[in-house]
Amino acid sequence: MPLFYESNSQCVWIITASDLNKVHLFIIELSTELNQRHSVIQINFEEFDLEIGYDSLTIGDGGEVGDSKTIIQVLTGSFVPDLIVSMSYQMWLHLQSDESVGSIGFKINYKEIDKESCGDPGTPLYGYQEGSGFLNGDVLRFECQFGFELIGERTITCQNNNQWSANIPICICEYIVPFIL
Ligand SMILES: [Ca+2]
Repeated sequence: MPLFYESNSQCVWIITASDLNKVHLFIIELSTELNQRHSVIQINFEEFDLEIGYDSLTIGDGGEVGDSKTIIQVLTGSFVPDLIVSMSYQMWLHLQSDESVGSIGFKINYKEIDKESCGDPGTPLYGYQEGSGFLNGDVLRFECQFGFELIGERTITCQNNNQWSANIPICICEYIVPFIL
């Protein structure tokens, strides 16, 4: 994935899961081709910075690059989700930049996770994650260590589109009122 992208770029990537449910595939392949794959694609951003409003990264489900019905997110600027998960075994990414002003670009890592899952969104620094799992309908709850205040959503839900309902919160040091004896 590019760091320091060029102006007027049009770049496309398609990530495909390799993990097959071989037993089910053998039984069902006559009718449903490759839809029985076990895995979906989870991507995490290590770096992300695009010229806000002019350059964008569009992320979609499946392999039909640019198909508006499959778009999961359109990202620009420097704010990104904690992670993005496909619903099928493929995910497409399309970087578009205009004629001027490049930026750092983005760097992702990706992995295959079980289908009908949102993936592990991680734990806030100075905080805890509580919950039973990362499957559709599962709820995670976050707490901060003593002396830290939670900013953001205390609970998030894994939605049926494999996306968490919000980013994980952050924990910031509270302003400690000095004791006056
Ligand atoms: Ca630009």
